[in-house]
Amino acid sequence: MIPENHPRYQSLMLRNKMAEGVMQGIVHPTGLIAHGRGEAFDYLLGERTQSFADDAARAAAAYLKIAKKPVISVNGNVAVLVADEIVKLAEETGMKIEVNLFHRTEERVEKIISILEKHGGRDILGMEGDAKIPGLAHNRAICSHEGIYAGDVILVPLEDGDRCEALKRMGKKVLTIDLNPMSRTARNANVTVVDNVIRAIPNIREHYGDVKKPEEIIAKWNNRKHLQMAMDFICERLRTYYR
Ligand code: PTJ
Repeated sequence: MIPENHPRYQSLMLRNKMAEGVMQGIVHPTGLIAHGRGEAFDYLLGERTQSFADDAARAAAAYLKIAKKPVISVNGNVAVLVADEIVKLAEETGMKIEVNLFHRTEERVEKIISILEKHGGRDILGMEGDAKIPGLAHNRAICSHEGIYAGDVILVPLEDGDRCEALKRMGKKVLTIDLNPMSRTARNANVTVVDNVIRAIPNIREHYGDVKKPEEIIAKWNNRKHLQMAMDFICERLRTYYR
């Protein structure tokens, strides 16, 4: 039991959720390592949505507004952390939800689909695995023809760099949420929200509700500049932390 007044309460609760997710076979064991890396970056970012992340969430919402076939790719970590918010975002944007795993097993796909369904998700893709992302070896290339394969704008939170690049080569617009502004995914995506997925998904949803003139937001968007802003923020925070 973690006392609610513990200064690291939320962070410890998330760790517990992740550990339970591993025990239930939802999160891959290496998902804990990915979570730990995310935690470290979140600490450096002050564990809140900074202005560059808020701008990126607006740009992501703008891409979702103009999308004809938007899809969100859900893995084990994301399902455990924000299944409810994903379902709400999908409902409001008309986005399809696809369970798409780096360490794919049918058993994990099924379990993640059922979590999303418990939160009200409908017609979740992933089991069919009837298409392949070209240029990727092994099971992580497997995707749904109706979902990621046919989609035009793909939101891939906590993605691996390889797949992000392969999706770009297919001509898709890739939106990602990654606390590490230096990751290959962060560098390759069209929009990178450098924020924790637990804050970023509801924030994208909020922006989706009030985005006006999405084409203008997209035309002005410079992802590299925003990644540098995240790096500058971390550097400045470290430089002045004990002053
Ligand atoms: O469930 P599976 O089989 O699809 O596997 C999922 C993981 C996450 C294990 C897999 O995709 C993986 O190994 O990912 P990486 O390459 O470690 O990348 C994860 C990235 O997400 C890292 O850059 C982390 O900093 C970042 N990250 C971790 N937790 C969060 C996060 N970003 C946003 N919010 C988080 N909560």
